[in-house]
Amino acid sequence: MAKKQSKVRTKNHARSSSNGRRALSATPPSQRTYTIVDYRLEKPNFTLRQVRTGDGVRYEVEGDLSPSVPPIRESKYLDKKQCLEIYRWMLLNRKMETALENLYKQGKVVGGVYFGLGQEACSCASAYALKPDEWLGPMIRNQGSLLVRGFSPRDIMMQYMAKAGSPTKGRDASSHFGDIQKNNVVAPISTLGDLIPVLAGVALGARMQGRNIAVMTYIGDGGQSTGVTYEGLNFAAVQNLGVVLFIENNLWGYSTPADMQFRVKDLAERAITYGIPGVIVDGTDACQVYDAAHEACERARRGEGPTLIEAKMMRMKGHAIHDGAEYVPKPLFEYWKKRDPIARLENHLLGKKWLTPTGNGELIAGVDQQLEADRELAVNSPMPTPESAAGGTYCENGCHEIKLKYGVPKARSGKSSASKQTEAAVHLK
Ligand SMILES: Cc1ncc(C[n+]2csc(CCOP(=O)(O)OP(=O)(O)O)c2C)c(N)n1
Ligand SMILES: [Mg+2]
Repeated sequence: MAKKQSKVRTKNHARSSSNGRRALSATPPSQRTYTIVDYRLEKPNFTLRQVRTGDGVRYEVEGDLSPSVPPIRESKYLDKKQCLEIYRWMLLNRKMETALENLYKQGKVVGGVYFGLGQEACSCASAYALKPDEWLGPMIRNQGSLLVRGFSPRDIMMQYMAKAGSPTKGRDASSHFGDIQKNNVVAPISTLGDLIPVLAGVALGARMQGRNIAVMTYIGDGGQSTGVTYEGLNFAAVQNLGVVLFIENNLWGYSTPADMQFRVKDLAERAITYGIPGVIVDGTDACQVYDAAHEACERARRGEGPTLIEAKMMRMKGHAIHDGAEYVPKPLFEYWKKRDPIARLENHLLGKKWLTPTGNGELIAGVDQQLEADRELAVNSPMPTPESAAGGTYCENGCHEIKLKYGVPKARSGKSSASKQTEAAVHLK
């Protein structure tokens, strides 16, 4: 029997050629390997299991929730001043959301409120990597990104209270606002994933004006399953458009755990199928988030195309203010509470002596003061008048004139590499 097997092997893999040498006729199948850069200093090792109980379901955590919290990874790029700025943005982000929660409970907020609790590092440190003349497309939890891009807490609080002075002048009481004049923020709509092709379009528009820019947007672990996510990112990939896509894997999409949303181990693996770089970061570590975002933005500015960054973290509240998140196993909250992004960065800065306890106290007091002043102003500002409802709906004098951001379209000059790529884009049917 053994003899027979060895004979078969010889026949399959080697045969005498006419010149007497033994040549391989059937090589074993080759394997391709791909690289996903993983910045994390710890890799959480647990999953969520659905347990059926009568008509209902509940979730249980399986795995190890005991590891101690790792340090923050030293940034390759951030200096002391920049780290402190990001820390301040994160504090402002958190405290503004707390103020919004209170305003909601006082009946002053007209719509719902969505929180980015636990995700402040991802929002603030990512947007911090963009240059002022680049573009951002925020999702509902990215209030921190909006602050970094130039919206004030007052703007955001007025928006949720539907005040006349809010970015949408009281026409919307949620996250559907942006600013294409100054802050370069594309207003999101609720349909998940739709920002991705829109931001790709912004990058294409800039290229048609001779510039390769970075454009950043976000999608959740749930939203990334949509078809438009694939379409948008694939278009950006084939056109080398500088989309920096953060997949905010916060473990939940409404009440569906990420483990029931996709089969891949890490969502960054999706990058392989687009032919673009995929990166994993700990979304509660501001330095990791910034470094990955910075490298992706630099790549975008060189005209090398999109990057997909998966930020792993946890949605520390329910989907929105009405959702008490009873379906989330308590030990999961405890695990991630120990990894609070603000506390982690604070400890890091104190440990490095980039922040003294006194300096920290002053910084926190400054944030409180700014917020209180903005809250006061927002609460006391007027609601829109009924007559104003029709304004801004139809074209008024000159309102339809959209000025070019970067210059005259260079699609046909054929001089720069950016414009050559534009021609390819323009001729796409
Ligand atoms: C295309 C589409 N499908 C469904 C919804 C309804 N919806 C709004 S938020 C949400 C959950 C999103 O979860 P995830 O993408 O993980 O983001 P997270 O809320 O966790 O930040 C769903 C299903 C939607 N807005 N758009
Ligand atoms: Mg989610």
